[in-house]
Amino acid sequence: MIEASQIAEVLASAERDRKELSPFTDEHPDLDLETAYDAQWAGIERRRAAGERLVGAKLGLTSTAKQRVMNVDAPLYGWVTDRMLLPYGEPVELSRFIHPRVEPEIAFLLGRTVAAPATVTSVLAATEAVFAAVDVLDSRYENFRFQLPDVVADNASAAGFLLGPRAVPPADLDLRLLGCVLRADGAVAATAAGAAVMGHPAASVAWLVNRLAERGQTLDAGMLVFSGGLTEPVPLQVGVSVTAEIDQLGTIEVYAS
Ligand code: OOG
Ligand code: MG
Repeated sequence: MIEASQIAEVLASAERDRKELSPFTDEHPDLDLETAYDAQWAGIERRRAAGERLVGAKLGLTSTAKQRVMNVDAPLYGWVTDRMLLPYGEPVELSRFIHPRVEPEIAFLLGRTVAAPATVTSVLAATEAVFAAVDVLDSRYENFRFQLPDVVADNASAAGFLLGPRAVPPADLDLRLLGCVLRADGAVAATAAGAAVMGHPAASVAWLVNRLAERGQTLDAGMLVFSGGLTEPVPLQVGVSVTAEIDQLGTIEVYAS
């Protein structure tokens, strides 16, 4: 059985050298989720030792659209650091990534700690504002081919995040009904509504709080949580402008340089 710290080290160098890996489960089909989350956390500790600050968390594979294209049938989570937050309105530097993809999400800014067991209601009560968001994801595995433990160890393919222009208190919205249009070079690539994420985007945050409680971890005031993609992703390439438009939360344009 491969050790969590060893997995974290291999993934960190793949990210640094922008070199794709074969999934660990090819060689180690017995890699379990517990070890994978240990490897993920070891990766976060490496980042913190290098000066990165934890600013939140991301969910992945929370919509059937995403589960279908990635061929994995369960959600997962990862952590977000300050280095991953990309400035709104500026081009995304492709040289930082291996093969980035872009997908629309909803981000929650927590005003206070959410206690477990969490529900949609308790998450909404603890949320200060929601934002349109874009996940610029970048698997460290070739062709985004992985099994659940691989992608867990790889911090849910976390790489970059963009937040939209409007912060809206959740009480002013029905998050299930927010329409979302993803365009690549003007052409509609995918559409969805908020309910694509677990029936209600806040259900993803509740799921995360409850999973974290099993590992003795919490989501604290001031943290951002990304819901997971509402639609399948599109590749980010130089010369192609991708826009993610979410009803009432605004539009995020992503272009690469
Ligand atoms: C895994 C990460 C999934 C999402 O929103 O579903 C994710 C991947 O697709 O590489 O970020
Ligand atoms: Mg995502």
